[in-house]
Amino acid sequence: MAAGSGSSNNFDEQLVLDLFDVEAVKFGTFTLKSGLTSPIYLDLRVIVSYPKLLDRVAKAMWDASTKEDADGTPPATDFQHMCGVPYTALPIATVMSMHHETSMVMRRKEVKDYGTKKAIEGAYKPDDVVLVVEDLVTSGMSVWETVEPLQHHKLAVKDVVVLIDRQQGGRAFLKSRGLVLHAALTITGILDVLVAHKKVTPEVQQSVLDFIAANQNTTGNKVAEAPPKWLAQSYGTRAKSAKCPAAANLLELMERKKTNLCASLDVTTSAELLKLAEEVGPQVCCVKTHCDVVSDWTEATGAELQRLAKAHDFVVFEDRKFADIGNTAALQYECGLHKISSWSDFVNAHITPGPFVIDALKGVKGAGACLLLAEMSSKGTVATGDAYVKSALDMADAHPDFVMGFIDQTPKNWKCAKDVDPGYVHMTPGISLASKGDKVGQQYTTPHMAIVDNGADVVIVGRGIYGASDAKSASAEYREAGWKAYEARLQM
Ligand code: 5BU
Repeated sequence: MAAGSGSSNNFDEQLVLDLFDVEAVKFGTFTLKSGLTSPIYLDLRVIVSYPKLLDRVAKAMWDASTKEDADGTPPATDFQHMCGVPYTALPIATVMSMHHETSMVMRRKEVKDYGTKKAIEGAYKPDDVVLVVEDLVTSGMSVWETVEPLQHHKLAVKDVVVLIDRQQGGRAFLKSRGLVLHAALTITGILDVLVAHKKVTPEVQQSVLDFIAANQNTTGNKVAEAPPKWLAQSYGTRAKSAKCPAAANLLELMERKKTNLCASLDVTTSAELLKLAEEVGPQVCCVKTHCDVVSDWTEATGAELQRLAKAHDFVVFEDRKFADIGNTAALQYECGLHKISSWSDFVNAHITPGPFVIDALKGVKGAGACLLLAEMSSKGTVATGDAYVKSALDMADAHPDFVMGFIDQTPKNWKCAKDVDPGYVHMTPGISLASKGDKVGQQYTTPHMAIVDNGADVVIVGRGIYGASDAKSASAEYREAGWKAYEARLQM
């Protein structure tokens, strides 16, 4: 019997037939969560009702992770613990643990803030190696959601074992993150067995193969193909090529202080703002303000913020998002109650008014520099698409001495990413280790996702820091997560 590519040496024909009999593998027309119509459906949750089958599954997965695969994948690195991805793989990992007297750790799915200890249960110590156990892998994203918190708790993850590899790009995606995938079964191998036993027709087999070929997660491959220039360069190197002095200054600061964290201190009194700036100052490269939400703002607030910036070595970014005609934007920058240009190191602007807003801001006395909004984090934003991003880039390239970079979300995936000057800084808001979003459209991603997967340089964190019970330690935690992600990016 021909085992499919990537299957283990011990491709288990009877196991495939048993999975088919209990309808863990089904053929027909199924609408997936993504909305796609699939000719195959895998529901491995049913295995818990068949103890003998559960036992065989656990054995097949243990073999897959501890023996060399048919395709030459070596056995998993020695591990001290296993961690089943909730929920389907938890009983499988438990049976593997019982058979081989190997410890488990558990990731709590409901604890979103994996900054707290309770997110990972079990007895473990830093640098212990964990084998991640999952029922199946499609794109690799769900496995990654378990790997990230384990790594955050200083556990090492090198290998992942699954019962079924759907062969839709998960292997390459995990490889691009330094993980080796071991699979007991593959879809092609399963189809071979079922066709040989006349359980499915060759036509059904072909429709599944076509579906798989047409639905690949190519993220892992893309990373290998053509990474944009700025991803492989250190902040220090990029500082040297930056055309805007404020960009050079920030990149140098990040390299020197070893932090890529910007704290967004969106509080409503000067006292709170300054207290927080003092607390988080040692951890950040930048403090971001919304001066118009501070009810008692005075010139002294701005001056004190600048004093703290000098004392703790950070820069001050007023997130004013200018969006008017040039003349008005310039007045808003220089005048009024806030006199933003007198105390901020840089500001930002929407590109909707067109390029003259940049000329106007640049002409203001004491003007620092400006970021352009290329993408927003809010759900339903209409500032989207390649053409929008391209307009932001063109406007920046026309003012390279004053535009220091972009507020963006996924610069690594921009069509034009390869051509973006590495001297620009990419600052990304919508960052949280604890939450996926709020009730009014904010969408969050993690520091690792933002920096490694999406190409951000600076992660902007608001409520994750000023909303925490201890802003000081929250800022230290975000700083560590951001810097680790940057170091991981340089290694890729
Ligand atoms: P949060 O508490 O981490 O959600 O705060 C994010 C901050 O970043 C907040 O000050 C926003 O105004 C700001 N922000 C954002 O969240 N998303 C965007 O696209 C832009 C700014 Br532009």
